[in-house]
Amino acid sequence: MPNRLAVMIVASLFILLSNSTFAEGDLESTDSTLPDFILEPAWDEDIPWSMYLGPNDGENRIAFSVTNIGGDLPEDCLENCSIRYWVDNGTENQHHWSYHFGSHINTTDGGKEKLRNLFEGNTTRWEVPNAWYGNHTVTACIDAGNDVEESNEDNNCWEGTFNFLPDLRWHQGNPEGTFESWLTARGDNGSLDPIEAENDFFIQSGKLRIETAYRSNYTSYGGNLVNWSVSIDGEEVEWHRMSGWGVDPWDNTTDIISNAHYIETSSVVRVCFDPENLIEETNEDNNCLEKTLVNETEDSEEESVKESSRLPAPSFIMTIGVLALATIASKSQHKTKNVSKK
Ligand SMILES: [Ca+2]
Ligand SMILES: [Ca+2]
Ligand SMILES: [Ca+2]
Repeated sequence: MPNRLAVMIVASLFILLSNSTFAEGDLESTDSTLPDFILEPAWDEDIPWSMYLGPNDGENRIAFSVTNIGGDLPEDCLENCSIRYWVDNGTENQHHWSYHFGSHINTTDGGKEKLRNLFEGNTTRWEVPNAWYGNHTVTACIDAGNDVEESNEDNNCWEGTFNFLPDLRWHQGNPEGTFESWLTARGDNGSLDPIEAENDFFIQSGKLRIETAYRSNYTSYGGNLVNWSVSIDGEEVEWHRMSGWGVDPWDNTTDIISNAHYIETSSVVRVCFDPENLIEETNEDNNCLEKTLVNETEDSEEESVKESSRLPAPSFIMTIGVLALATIASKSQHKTKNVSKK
């Protein structure tokens, strides 16, 4: 008996190592020709999570890795297989999604590439739709309709809970609060690196500007808008959250930049996210940042020159010019038409 066991172990190892098929009739080898989907969680709870900062397809989303570690998948799986997600099953807020390979995933270039990868035996990433906040239960299953006969049918699902909380925080990399530092943090292609650099405040042309990725009316967690408080030299100021300058951006009667808060010589500016603490976060102790912003007149002149060189002024003037020409042209054309009608 021990000899037979040893032979079986060696044979199994050989099958695993060579990934080749044995003669028919051998139970192990028959199984090894069958495909075997595996599904594993693919998020990292150590990465600060945000719905609004960083790339949407980053590591900080609820997603699963799906791989076929067995033999070739049958052709019809490309049409018939599916992946399913159940979130908060049995509760009022439950969600259930089913993605059919043929009718859902195979319809876009991205989906086709993903399926091609899966069929070639590569690990593929599958995201649960929606942006999540807080505690949820989730079940995810590959080949939920059991269209593929696999060597192991017990490793196709994942079931568990996750608790995704954001960490509202300000960029620490611009302690002087200069416009130039903010531009540097944006990088050459305008994408902010690190992602927190999207949340920064600084002095530009002698005025306080607050940039944050949380500025639209949809930026909320658990139904609570991401708010922030602003104080200048200890005095709380009103801040219109839709504008980087703190002034109503839809008010056409005023120039928002000329109405922005002017820093005369130097001021201590303190900005806090979620001042009423309505949003649960992984870290509640890093929501405020204080900087002494200095209005260096000479520098600010130089800065405004640099800034104006960055603004698309010439192209704007050109656009206006082109538009004006187009208007004149269309008017004269209109006239010509009218004339010809007569
Ligand atoms: Ca399986
Ligand atoms: Ca925080
Ligand atoms: Ca909070």
